[in-house]
Amino acid sequence: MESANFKSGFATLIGRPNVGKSTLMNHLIGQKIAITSNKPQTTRNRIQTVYTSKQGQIVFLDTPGIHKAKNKLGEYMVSVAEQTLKEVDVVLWLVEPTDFIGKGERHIAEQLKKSKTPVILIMNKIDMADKEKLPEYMAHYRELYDFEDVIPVCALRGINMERVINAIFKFLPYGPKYFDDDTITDQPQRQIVAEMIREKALRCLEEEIPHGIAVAIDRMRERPDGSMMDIDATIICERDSHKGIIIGKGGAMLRKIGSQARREIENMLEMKVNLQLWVKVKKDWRDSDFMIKNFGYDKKEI
Ligand SMILES: Nc1nc2c(ncn2[C@@H]2O[C@H](COP(=O)(O)OP(=O)(O)OP(=O)(O)O)[C@@H](O)[C@H]2O)c(=O)[nH]1
Ligand SMILES: [Mg+2]
Repeated sequence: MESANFKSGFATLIGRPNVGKSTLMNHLIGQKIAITSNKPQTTRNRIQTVYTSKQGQIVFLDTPGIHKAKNKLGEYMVSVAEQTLKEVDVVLWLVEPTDFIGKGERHIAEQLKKSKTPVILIMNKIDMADKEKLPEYMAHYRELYDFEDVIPVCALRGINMERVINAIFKFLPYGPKYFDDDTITDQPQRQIVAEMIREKALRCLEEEIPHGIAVAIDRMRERPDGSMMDIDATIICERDSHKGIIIGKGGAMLRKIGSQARREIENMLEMKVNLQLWVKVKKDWRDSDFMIKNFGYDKKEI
C-alpha cells in the first residue's frame, strides 16, 4: 500500500521542435524511451512514460514540437501537443536560453493562457548559454506568462533534475499508484523498435530526407530456441531519389543505419537481433490521411 502522502498525476512536456523535450524526459525517468536527434520534428506521437518514487508517481507525456504545420502529418503532430494541455496536472514548457522570444514562443504562450493548468518554465541547454545572462533571460520570459516556477536545466547532462521533479510534485494531487513499479512506458515494444530505426535514419541522413521517413515493422519473431529475434522492417520515404540516398552506395548507408539500430535494439531486448531493412517509396505520404493513419499517426488516438 502507498502511504497517505502518495501523490500521482500527469505532466506534459511541450515546446518548439528541438528544444530537448525528449532528452529531458528520458533523463527524468532514467531510461531512453523517446528518440532524440538534432533535427527538428523528431517526436511524432504522444509518448507516455512513468516515474515512480516514494513521493509518488509522475506520468510524463512527451509531445511533438509545436510548429507551423506544412502538411497533414504536421497538423496531426501539433494537435497532439496542444491537446494534452488541458488533460494534465502541470505543464512543463521547455525553451532555449536566449532573450529572443519569437513568434513560436508567443503562439505557445497564447495556447497556455487558454488553459488553467499550472505551467513551469524549463530553460534547457544552459550549457550553451552565458551563465551571467540567465537571470535576464528568465525574467524576460516571466513577462510573457505568469509561471509557477522557472528552472534552468541541462537535460543532456542531467543538471537540476531533482528540482524539476520536486516542482512537479507540488502540483500533483494525492492519489493512487496508476502503474506498477516496473512500468516505464505505454509504448508497445514494436513501436519502440520502429522508433529506434527511425532515430538512426534521422541521425545518419542529411536534412530534407529524414522528415519524410516512416518505419513499419513487417515481422518481429523470436526464434523457438530463444536464441535470437528476427525483425523485418521497411523504411518508407517520399521520393525515388531519397530511396537511393537511404540505400547509399552499394547499400552502405542502409547497412550503417541497420547496424546502429540493431545494437540499440539488442540492448533493449537483451537478446541477439537479426535485422533486415527494406526501403519503399510512398509519394507524398505525409499529406495522405490514409497513409499517416496507416503509419500509426491516428487522430482518434490522441
Ligand atoms: N547542448 C545541449 N543540447 C541538448 C540539451 N538537451 C537536448 N539537447 C540536444 O538537442 C537536440 C534535440 O533534442 P530532442 O530531445 O530530440 O528535442 P525535442 O524537443 O524532443 O525535439 P522534437 O521531438 O523534434 O520536438 C538533440 O541533439 C539533443 O542532444 C542540453 O541540455 N544541452
Ligand atoms: Mg522529441
